[in-house]
Amino acid sequence: MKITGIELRRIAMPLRAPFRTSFGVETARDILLLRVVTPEAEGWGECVAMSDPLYNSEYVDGAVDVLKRFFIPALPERVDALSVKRALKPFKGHKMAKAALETGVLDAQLRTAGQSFGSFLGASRDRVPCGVSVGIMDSIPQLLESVGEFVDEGYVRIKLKIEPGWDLAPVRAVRERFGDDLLLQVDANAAYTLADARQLAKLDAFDLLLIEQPLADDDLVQHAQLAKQMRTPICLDESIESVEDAAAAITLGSASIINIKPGRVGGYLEAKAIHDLCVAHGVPVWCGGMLETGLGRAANVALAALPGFILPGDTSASRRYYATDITTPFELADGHLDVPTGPGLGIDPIVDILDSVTTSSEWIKF
Ligand code: OSB
Ligand code: MG
Repeated sequence: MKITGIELRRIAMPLRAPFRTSFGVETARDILLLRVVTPEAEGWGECVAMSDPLYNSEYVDGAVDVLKRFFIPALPERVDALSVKRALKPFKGHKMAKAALETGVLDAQLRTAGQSFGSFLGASRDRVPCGVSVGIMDSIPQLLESVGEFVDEGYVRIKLKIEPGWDLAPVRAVRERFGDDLLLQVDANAAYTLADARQLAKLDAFDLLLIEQPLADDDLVQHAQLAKQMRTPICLDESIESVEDAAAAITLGSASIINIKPGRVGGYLEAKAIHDLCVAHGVPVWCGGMLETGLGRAANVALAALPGFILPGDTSASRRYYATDITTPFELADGHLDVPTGPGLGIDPIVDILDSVTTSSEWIKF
């Protein structure tokens, strides 16, 4: 495949409600989209880096810079997703920028071949069960109201964001209100240290599916120690940036479940490799999210349909995030989202909406 040019488009997407985590509050997403143009097709890659380097070291302006300065110039004359992955391998880090470029190329490649993301990745289902990630709130009543709305909408699993000072009380309140049958898990986004092990072990009383990333992203050894001090399964998010990280975490006993976010690990090919490794080791995985638009969501839903994704993902409906998505909105039906079946992502941006949220655009001619 020969690339004619790549458009770098920045869009501003206001969130319907502020999303608060242990690392900050998000009120709008500043998103970089890549449109990879070939004579046969156009492919879209959504970069999931956030505005500030608080979730991980990446940030949108940094992604734009590394793409323009290093990644796009390094592409071979003829490309496919695998050759993009190989060409970018010598560059350290910047997995979210790499993922956006690889995904844009993969989308163009699959649209040309008439194959869907799901079929290419090895999806075994045509719809996926969905969970929802609920931010830190100002009060317990406010949290219970929010969780109640999501339960009423049909979400099959609730994830509560936690931090020191907002952990036991919200979990207890949600368990008491919604009962023992509710699938419930928590995500600390690295807000604790091993010194908090006794406090974290108190969560064992609430039968959580898992606790996600309690300790720092580079604390694989401490996570393994924490795993011995609590019964709740430990799931890693930020710590896992590659199949090698996943292998280390499994070997060390740092995680018994892994959250796979394609952006964080450098793309869908690496995400699939982590899935395959986890299946081989009997480690359950689920698909995380980064508040994506319909474009990023389409690919995530396809990935979440692979057989090893045995836990519901953070693949929520469009309306959980945005009043107006840039694609036909993903809508929850019976707690599930349908896996798109059309070529590539199987979904396109709606031009007028996309234009109305665009803040800048740059065309890189090949
Ligand atoms: O840690 O999973 C996370 C959102 C932004 C950054 C990090 C995380 C999240 C979420 C929301 O939890 C997932 C989603 O609904 O897209
Ligand atoms: Mg997380």
